[in-house]
Amino acid sequence: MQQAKYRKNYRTPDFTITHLSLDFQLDPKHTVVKAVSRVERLNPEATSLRLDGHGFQFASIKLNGAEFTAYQQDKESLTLDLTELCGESAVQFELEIITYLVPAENTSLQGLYQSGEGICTQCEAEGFRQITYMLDRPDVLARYDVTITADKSKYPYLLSNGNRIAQGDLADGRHWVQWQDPFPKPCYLFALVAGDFDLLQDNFVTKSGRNVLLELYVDRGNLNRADWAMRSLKKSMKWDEDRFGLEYDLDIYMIVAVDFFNMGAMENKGLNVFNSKFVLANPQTATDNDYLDVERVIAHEYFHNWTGNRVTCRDWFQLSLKEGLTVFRDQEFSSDTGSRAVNRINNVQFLRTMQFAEDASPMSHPIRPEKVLEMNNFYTVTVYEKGAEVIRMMHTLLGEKRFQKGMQLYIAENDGKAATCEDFVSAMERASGVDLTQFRRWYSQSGTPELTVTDSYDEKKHSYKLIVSQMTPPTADQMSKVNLHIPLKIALYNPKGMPFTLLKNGELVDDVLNITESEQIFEFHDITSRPVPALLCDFSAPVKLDYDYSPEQLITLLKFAQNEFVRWDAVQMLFSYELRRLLEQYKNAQQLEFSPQILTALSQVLANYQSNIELTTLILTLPKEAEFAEQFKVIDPENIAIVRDIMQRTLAENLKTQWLETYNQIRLEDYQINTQDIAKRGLRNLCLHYLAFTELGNALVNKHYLHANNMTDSLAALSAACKAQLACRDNLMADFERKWHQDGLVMDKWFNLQATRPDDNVLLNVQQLMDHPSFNFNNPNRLRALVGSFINQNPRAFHAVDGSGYRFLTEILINLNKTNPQVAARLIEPLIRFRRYDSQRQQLMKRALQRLFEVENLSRDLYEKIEKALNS
Ligand code: B3K
Ligand code: ZN
Repeated sequence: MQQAKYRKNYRTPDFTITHLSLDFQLDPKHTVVKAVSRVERLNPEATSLRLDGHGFQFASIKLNGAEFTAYQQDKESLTLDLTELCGESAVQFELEIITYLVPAENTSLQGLYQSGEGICTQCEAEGFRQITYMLDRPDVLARYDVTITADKSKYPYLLSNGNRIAQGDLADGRHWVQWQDPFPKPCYLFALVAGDFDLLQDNFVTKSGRNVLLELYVDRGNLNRADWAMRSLKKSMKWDEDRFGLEYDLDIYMIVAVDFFNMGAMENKGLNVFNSKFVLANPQTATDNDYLDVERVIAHEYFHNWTGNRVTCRDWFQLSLKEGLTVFRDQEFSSDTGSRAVNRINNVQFLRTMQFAEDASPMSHPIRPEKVLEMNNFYTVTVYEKGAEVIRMMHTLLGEKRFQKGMQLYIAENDGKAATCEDFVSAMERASGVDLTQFRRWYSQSGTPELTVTDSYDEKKHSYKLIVSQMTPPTADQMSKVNLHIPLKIALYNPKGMPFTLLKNGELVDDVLNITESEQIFEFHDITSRPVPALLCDFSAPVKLDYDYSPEQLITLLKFAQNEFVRWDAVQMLFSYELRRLLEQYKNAQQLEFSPQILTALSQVLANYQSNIELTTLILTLPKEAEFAEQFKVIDPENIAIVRDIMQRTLAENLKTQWLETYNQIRLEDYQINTQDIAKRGLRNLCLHYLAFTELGNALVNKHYLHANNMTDSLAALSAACKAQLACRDNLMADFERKWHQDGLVMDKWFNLQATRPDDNVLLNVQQLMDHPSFNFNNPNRLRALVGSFINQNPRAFHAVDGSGYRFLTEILINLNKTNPQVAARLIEPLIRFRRYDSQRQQLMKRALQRLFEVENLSRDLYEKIEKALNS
């Protein structure tokens, strides 16, 4: 039914477009687009030109000013027969294409669409072809000249990429603005925004002394939520100059926040369009985490200006070239400007949960995919987060100095071009002299490698050996695997918690071991007692580690390791160990007993919280159900939830006095957003969370909510009330709803809590809330907050053995298939992973997928995933 594309079939384009002049007569019900392009033939043999396009009404085409009829049209393209014209050796011509669009009816939120009262675009990956016929591929770079005309009262702001070069009023109440972008770009970076906004202006002086105008456009009335985003932008611009030596290149940088958006944000040249969720923040409406997310996404899109825009991708298989690298850059930004350990822990936690699960799913793919049906399906944790890990490993192997040398070379060689992942690795290799031949396999091999480590200690010789073997299990897309080049960072601790110097024959040994073969032995000398190894420190590679730690060894690492990541990671292993043990006891109907040894260790961490508040919070937070689930071949969502709940209650009860003491000790005055206060609120609210499960809970949570002067605290109270099913819950939830029902973004937090309630009737509740006045099926944020939270964060309810969760999701997907296939394809993920469940659930999930597969006009987005799931 559908035609996939393969990486190996890449061909340079026969034609290119060097200049594109776009004229938009905007109207939500009837927009007219005139696109005039200068086309150049690159391949002297080519006689026909195929342009991509769909989702509009095609009105006319002219070639060099004359009516043109030698074309063939199908559902997805227009092919021009240029035999006559192509007699000449160098072929250049002008095409004028007119199309009609209805932005108000474009619920796919790709191409040109209406968001609230405004109109905007989203073109990556292949949305430009929903505006006009175009060579819609990233290796066609053109200069853009854009004129927008629209009603002035409804759309006082008309924005596009680059510089505003002219504007004027028309007699009929409309006005027009003309924009010119001096930098050639692929059409996926084109943007247009029209609407009425509040505008926050600022400026930034670059290191070479150029003044850049910064403009942030938000919905009217939201100016009091715009400051943080602006500050984040300036901070990002400065950081990129300091750490990467990269300076902004245009005279103006605009960001527009819109409410209807399929993803987080979009890095269009000079005109970023953002999901309002990642722009708007003030203490009343945003939590500490929201603040950090805004900063991170603003930074990410800004960093794309060099890694993505100035150097773009040759084809979409190379997506990780810009995304992996830009995620790496935003992670480094957050680590340099906040806590490195906390950032690393959060990123690793996310990767292990989400990316490892993707590797184990029917959608598994390498960071540079080989085969794609619908490109939007490949904006994945693998391409982004694992992609960033691959860049990070190169950084580990090269070191900062040589890595930056490689970056300089990469940019110098590829500026203004459409590059490949190979171009990047090759630049790194040539700039550093480090051989990356084997390392390159990370780009073509999918799956999560497993490192198995054993050790032996020779007491007489004081010699210690690590025996390391690697293996990557087959994945749905790739049966056989090869050995990778894996950097394994280690430390060896003596039982008192002091690290040994790593020596061999008296010489220093690097703490990063190069794992390149199936099995390797590493020997260390002058190790005076049997050490406890810290392995895969800082998660030096995106792999699973198997070393048979005893709880005692892990507690040693927790107590003494100098590396914060290692301490946290030791606790993660302790928690999994405990979960497995308790699950067994539970299945055998035994009395469940939490290990007193672990409880004592955790209690000591809490007692010492002042030495490191953030780390204490991370250590004492139980892994989520989905994180626990990842450790099992066959997932038992019901029992995982039950046992996790017992663990939670045990921790709450056993450490009760300490939770309360800590809760009372931590004092915060007025709300300030800085690392220290965020850390304090984090720990204090974790104490509250545990206390909610004790008899003190109801009174304390109620009071916490009433006294809260910021969203972080209000939401912590609300969440505690819901998770512990406190008596005050319904009152507090109703109060919150009264206060915020008109604010979609804030209500998303409320929808999330509703959807993740541990109550038996939660599905019914979710179904009813779909009629809530604040809910809107066509708004992806609302949908993710209610439906997304239910299916992803409430596994116990979603996977109910009566199949009700699956049926619920199926109905939603049938509707979304028509309105917004891209979001549908995101939400179907938990369903296609049926192989991870017992046969009864598998049957039910497969039935749901089969039903979807038969839906009329199934989108490519859903087709690709269902087909893979059913046939893998
Ligand atoms: N490049 C965009 C993502 C586009 C997704 C298209 N389905 C945002 C980002 O990664 O920065
Ligand atoms: Zn990105």
